[in-house]
Amino acid sequence: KHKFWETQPVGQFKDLGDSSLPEGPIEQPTPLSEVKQEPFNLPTPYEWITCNMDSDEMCNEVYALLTNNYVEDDESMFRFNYSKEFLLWALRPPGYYRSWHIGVRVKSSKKLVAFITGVPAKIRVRDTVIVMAEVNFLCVHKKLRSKRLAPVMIKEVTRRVHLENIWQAAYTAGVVLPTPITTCQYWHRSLNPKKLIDVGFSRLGARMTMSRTIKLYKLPEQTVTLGFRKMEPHDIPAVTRLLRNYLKLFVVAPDFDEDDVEHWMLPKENVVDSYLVESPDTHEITDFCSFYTLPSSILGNQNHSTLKAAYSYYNVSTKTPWLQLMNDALIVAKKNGFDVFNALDVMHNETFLKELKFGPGDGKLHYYLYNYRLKNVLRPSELGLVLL
Ligand code: MYA
Ligand code: JJ1
Repeated sequence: KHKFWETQPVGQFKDLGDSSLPEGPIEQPTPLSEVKQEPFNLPTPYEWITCNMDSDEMCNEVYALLTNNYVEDDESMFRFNYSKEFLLWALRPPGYYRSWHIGVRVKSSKKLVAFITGVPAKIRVRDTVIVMAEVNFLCVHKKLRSKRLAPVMIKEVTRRVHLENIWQAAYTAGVVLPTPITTCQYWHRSLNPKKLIDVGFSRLGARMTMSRTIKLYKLPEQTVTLGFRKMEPHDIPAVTRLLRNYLKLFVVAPDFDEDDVEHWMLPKENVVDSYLVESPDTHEITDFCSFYTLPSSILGNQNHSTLKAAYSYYNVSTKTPWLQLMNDALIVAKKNGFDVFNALDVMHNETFLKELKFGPGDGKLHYYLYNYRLKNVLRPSELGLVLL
């Protein structure tokens, strides 16, 4: 069934529930001199390129490929539309390798037709912190699908990751592959219900009118938590401590240092936003919430071309109740013009999703590790990792 994935060091379906298999790496690292030194062969019309994302031209080509060919929902009504600024942020974290930004061009025309990326990340699995590659933005042009290009691209990114002496990876996909460490549900909180219904993102509920629906999702104009404010650069040490302490609760989670928090959490306009609660009396940082901006193109609607979506990222509550904290996140997202606030059922998100009027979507997200076996599938609430 999975001619490619059956050959890879990943958990296999036949091994699910085999408690004799140990937890940990599936294969051992080899000496770097034994890692293949030349790129894998592509079909003759194509050639590899390393994408220089610092170049505006390169960035534009990647943006165009993804805008027209990246992930869609099951009915092809929406397609992820990562912005250029977002791609630059996602692809250049601390310690990134340019060699992990891989493109495929048509030799004759130089057209970019496929892409895959990795970025380095320290990820803790139970008690062990492992440097991994987070693999994302795998994309093959619509006209070149089902030609087995994806396996070659995955093998090539694996080779380039190995050349940096890194032997594990984490990735997510909307499709089921061998084998998920957990499967998460997408939840959606309408902020602009009229537009969501107009574009087919959601429907009027039974016995609901448009005006009742608008009233149902109405939010206050202002946040309610005293000391709730945008994160600033001087907050990096306190936010790092808060996040590190919180992420200990999960079986799989990133191991963020201050440089990571600066990169991943510091607000960046139209890319990522972070808010925190500073206690008015002690000036302690007690709570934190963040979300990233990922619009979707609306395919074939007369009146609207983009859906502005916020995606819940990392949130920590130690003092402000979860419902109040995340309701304030919804309020600022609404104020900033988002149409919908999306979240997965990871970490403690289940404690607020239903009560804050999120509804389950029709999409699931499967999480995977490469070359690392877990003895059991995790519950989404045991996962402390959000990939972009
Ligand atoms: S997930 C987002 C993926 N992108 C999209 O969904 C965008 C729209 N779709 C496309 O561009 C294409 O359909 C893609 C497949 C490129 C997805 N992850 O070339 P093919 C397997 C992994 O004929 P195409 C993200 O970015 C499939 O099961 N494998 O197919 C994370 C089959 O193998 P097998 C996938 O449709 C990516 C084979 O590919 C995926 O033309 C993580 C068919 O190849 C998928 N999303 O192209 C990548 N979809 O026969 C893994 C299909 O065995 C990283 N396939 O079933 C692993 C870690 C690597 C680093 C390791 C370091 C140590
Ligand atoms: O956004 C998604 N679904 C939406 C739109 C569905 C349109 C028809 N297929 C959805 N809307 C319902 C919202 C409603 C609001 C009021 C309360 C009740 C709910 O369900 C889905 C997620 O649910 N998104 C996708 O399908 C996109 C792909 C998801 C897989 C992602 C792969 C990630 C790549 C890895 O990097």
